[in-house]
Amino acid sequence: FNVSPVETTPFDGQKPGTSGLRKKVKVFKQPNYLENFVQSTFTALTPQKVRGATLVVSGDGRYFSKDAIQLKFTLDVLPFLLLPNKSVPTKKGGILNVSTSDALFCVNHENNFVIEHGYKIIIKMAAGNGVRRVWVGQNGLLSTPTVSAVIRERVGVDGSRATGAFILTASHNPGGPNEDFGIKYNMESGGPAPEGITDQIYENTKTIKEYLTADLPDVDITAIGATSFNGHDGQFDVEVFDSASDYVKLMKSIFDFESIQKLLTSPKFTFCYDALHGVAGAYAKRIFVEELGAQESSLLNCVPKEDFGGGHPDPNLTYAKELVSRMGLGKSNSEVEPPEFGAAADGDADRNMILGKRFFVTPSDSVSIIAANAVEAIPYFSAGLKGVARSMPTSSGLDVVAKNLNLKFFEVPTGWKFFGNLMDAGLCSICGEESFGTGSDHIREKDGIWAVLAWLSILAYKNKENLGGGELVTVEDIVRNHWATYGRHYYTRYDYENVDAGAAKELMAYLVKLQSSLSEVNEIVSGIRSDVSKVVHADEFEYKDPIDGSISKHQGIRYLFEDGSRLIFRLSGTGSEGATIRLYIEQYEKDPSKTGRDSQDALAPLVAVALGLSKMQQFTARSAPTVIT
Ligand code: VG1
Ligand code: CO
Repeated sequence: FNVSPVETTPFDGQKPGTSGLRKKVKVFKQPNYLENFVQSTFTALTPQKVRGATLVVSGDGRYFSKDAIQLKFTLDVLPFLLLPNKSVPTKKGGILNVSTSDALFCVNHENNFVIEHGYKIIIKMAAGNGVRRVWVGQNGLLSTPTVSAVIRERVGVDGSRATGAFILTASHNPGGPNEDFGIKYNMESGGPAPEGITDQIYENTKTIKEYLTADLPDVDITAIGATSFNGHDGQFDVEVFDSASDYVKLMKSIFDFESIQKLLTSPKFTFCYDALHGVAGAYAKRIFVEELGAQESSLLNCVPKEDFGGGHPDPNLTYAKELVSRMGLGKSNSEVEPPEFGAAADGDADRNMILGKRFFVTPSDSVSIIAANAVEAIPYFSAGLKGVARSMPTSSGLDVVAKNLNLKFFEVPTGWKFFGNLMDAGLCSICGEESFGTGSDHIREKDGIWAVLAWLSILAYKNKENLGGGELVTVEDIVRNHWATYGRHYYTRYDYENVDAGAAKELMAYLVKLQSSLSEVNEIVSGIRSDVSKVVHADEFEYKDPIDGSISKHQGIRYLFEDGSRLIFRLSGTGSEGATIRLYIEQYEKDPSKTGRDSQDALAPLVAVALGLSKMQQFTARSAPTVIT
């Protein structure tokens, strides 16, 4: 193949956010938009590191990963195209709307279609930049945790190991022609690129003049196998591999599958998993059904779709509607007894929501409970935990566990990339975020299915003696016992999505200004609610990485109260339009007789203070948040 430079001009706004670059598909579809970002990444990594590299390229399968909805016909006449279970009338040069699985079927059976794929652009540019080989999950599908696992664990057919990855995902953001696409780069450790690299990528996008690409033929990524090409500077290989087997193997090395299987196949225990049509579906069947014996009917929305079935693939009480009602939460008046355990994942399968029968486990509680039980219940941790960590807005529940168990503890800014150095240095085994992210040092991303297996392990452990006879220890029992031991951190997050960006900035600036006078703050607070304690400290969170000394500023506005309550305000870094304000509200209750209250009731005074103090309604013209978790 030949490599040639292609002229290009910079695009504005290619700054990676909390987790990569996320924009509307329309934006990504502009000629050279994706190419500019990819070349800027290669340049940031430096040619020395890119030459000879082995890169993983895959994603959650969302629209534009393979521009598969728009099949451009190359046949002159094609009156009917046969799709599985249906035939669709087509016309010359037309555009046909089909799902990914249908499209892949077409690719398999009709080689006459030209499909433009995000990953194909990257494969050609990788060859153009001297990369030695690219690994692609079959059909371009790999969950984000799997990409991390593949970088760390997989050995290629020729004995090679991966040095990094492009992950094509916008995670929990909706997908489809009018929704979001995203891309991020992960490093040799398996974790997201640190700020030093993402800042450099952004600088490069502002000055880019050309990118390098190779005139490779398209590679069929639907079939497992390796293809080699010869360039002027040597060979380039594309290896397509099974999307699930490396990940399944890793999970089996961490958990006691036998004991989880006993639980899942016990008539006493019922289970439900909702992949929200994200890539987790591809793993759920393999792990929960084939390996662990769950019934196929316990899987909801487990067929990956490139538009996530039109839904919002974010596992929370608002967006995981079907699961929430199946679990007997919300407005369900079904006669059917809900399952004992339910869980959901986001688009790229790194998030998780854990539910018990008619019971919601907050993500902050979830990481605390996993940390408190890991050593007994999960073989991987049997030698003890190296330490635990949480992101700043996550509740302080984990702090209490760390203190009681005498574990090292760290508080980092929002975003999984900040946990990586701690894990690499052997300082942290388990970490979590309030945003439905939980994980461990088995990889360098949060891991949705891992979290579910961790919970199933805890349930299996607590019910070892009970599956034959005796009463089942439920999810709710485990959480209530945890509160009784450690106290409860009442917690809620209010999201104001897609508000005017200017207004959001003004609100934040106002809150920072207010911090200069605590007496004024306390006057406002007591004017709103006299039953709320005093603000004793207010600042913007700043983090100095204990390993590399790098400093991250402006990581969220904090108001800390005398009784341990906290109010935190942040702007989201993962949205693609407008601004999203996140308000995090937390209150600690140590008294075991008071840990059973309804969370929104318990937090009502603090919520009133937060909304009043920030003048939320004045600034945003919103009387209520879009999502409450
Ligand atoms: C959000 C969450 C953050 C998480 C990030 C990526 O970021 O708050 O905790 O790490 O999403 O998750 P932000 O900047 O919008 O608050 V995912 O599953 O979208 O990669
Ligand atoms: Co995600």
